[in-house]
Amino acid sequence: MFDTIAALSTPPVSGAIGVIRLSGPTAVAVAGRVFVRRSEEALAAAPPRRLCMGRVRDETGATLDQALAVVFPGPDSYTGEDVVELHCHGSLPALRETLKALYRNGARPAEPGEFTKRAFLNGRMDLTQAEAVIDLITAETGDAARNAAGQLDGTLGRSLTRVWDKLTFLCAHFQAMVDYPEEDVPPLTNGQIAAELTELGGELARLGDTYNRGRRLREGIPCALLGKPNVGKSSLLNALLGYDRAIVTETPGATRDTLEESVHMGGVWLRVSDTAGLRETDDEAERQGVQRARQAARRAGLVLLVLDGSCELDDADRAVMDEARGGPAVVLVNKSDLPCRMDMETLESAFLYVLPVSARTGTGLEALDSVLRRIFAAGSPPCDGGILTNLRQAEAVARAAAALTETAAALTRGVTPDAALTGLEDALGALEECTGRQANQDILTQIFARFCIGK
Ligand SMILES: Nc1nc2c(ncn2[C@@H]2O[C@H](COP(=O)(O)OP(=O)(O)OP(=O)(O)O)[C@@H](O)[C@H]2O)c(=O)[nH]1
Ligand SMILES: [Mg+2]
Repeated sequence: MFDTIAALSTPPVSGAIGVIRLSGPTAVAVAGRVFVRRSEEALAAAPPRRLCMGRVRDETGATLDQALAVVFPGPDSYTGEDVVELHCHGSLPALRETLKALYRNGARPAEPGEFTKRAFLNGRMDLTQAEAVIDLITAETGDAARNAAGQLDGTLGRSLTRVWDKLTFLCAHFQAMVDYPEEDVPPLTNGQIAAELTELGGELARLGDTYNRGRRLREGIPCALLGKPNVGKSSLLNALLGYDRAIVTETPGATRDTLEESVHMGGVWLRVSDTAGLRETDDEAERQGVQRARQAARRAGLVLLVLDGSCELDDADRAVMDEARGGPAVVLVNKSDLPCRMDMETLESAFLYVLPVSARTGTGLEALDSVLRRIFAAGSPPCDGGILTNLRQAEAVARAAAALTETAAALTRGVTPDAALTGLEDALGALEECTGRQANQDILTQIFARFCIGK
């Protein structure tokens, strides 16, 4: 049995409304001491899930706010407990006073994520759904939000549970063979089981592989604009953003510190760093800038290698090209509004994607959009909740996949039923960790600590 918690569920800023949420066995009683219905009937007698009008008052009877209250009786509520929401005006001082009155009347302040944690502990959602709540709230792009909403709907949990059901059935089969070796156990051959395990393992491995994309959805793609000085890196950042963010000058060496901004294009979220032009220099600040540029390039999931198309390729460009090799890179041959003196063929033989662009006119940026689509999004499944965005989930799914593949191989070699059982139990354990059917306290604490208060 839990106590009753209360918190502000909307952001702590002034706005049109501020919603205070209470959950717990005495939620209705506590709220009823602070909120008085206009009809003067008890809050407990209010029709469930219907807003009722009233006022919030303190112990002296002084009115703190006019508000609406709604009661969601458990177990059909977000947390599975009795929940009350007070829809107040979004006045921070009034909300603070209202919360204090609730705390004096028997509620205690909720911890971060405690409402959702209770929802999980009361079986209202599995752990993948609880994690989807925070992913939805913190999503930075439409795709990330859609994927989180799908997971909240239970897409991921359902597909893991389907595998879990099949494995439990097979476990029962091996358990019977271990417990009653002399009896005739249903006619499943090791070959059939191995084939099924291979298929399920493959399914989980494919799911695990979606994590690369999921991570990009969640964290964005670190992307470095790299080039020698004065080729137009800062101008390109400004063109991508659509406003003058970075300093642009005719003098080489304008940018020193790296500067990161979010750019949404090609269906992906790029965290683009403008960097200092790469060159040898005696200037200390610029030298450090060049170091940071190299670091940004090493960390980048995509390098935008910038060249000045109005000049011929020189040794400084070639040095930058060497830095960019290895990871995914797009060569942007900038200043296409000027006559081209760049040997495009040489570039095209060294890099897969070479695009003439102009930061000045914006020409070529659409082509960059479709190249990004080709590099990052092509052939991917839709973001409907089937993409793993969470390292914890991805690791558990990968562990389950590996256990199944190993068990399938062991069965083909002809292992004993109890060895096969151990392998299956490992896979089941990993799946249960993922959905939270089995989750230890430390993991739960870690997960819910990422939440905001009031969620
Ligand atoms: N004609 C033309 N000029 C450009 C274009 N892009 C940038 N420039 C000019 O090139 C010069 C250098 O631009 P920046 O954006 O500062 O170049 P950068 O690569 O950031 O330079 P550093 O920070 O010094 O490394 C400026 O005079 C810009 O106006 C372009 O597309 N066309
Ligand atoms: Mg610059």
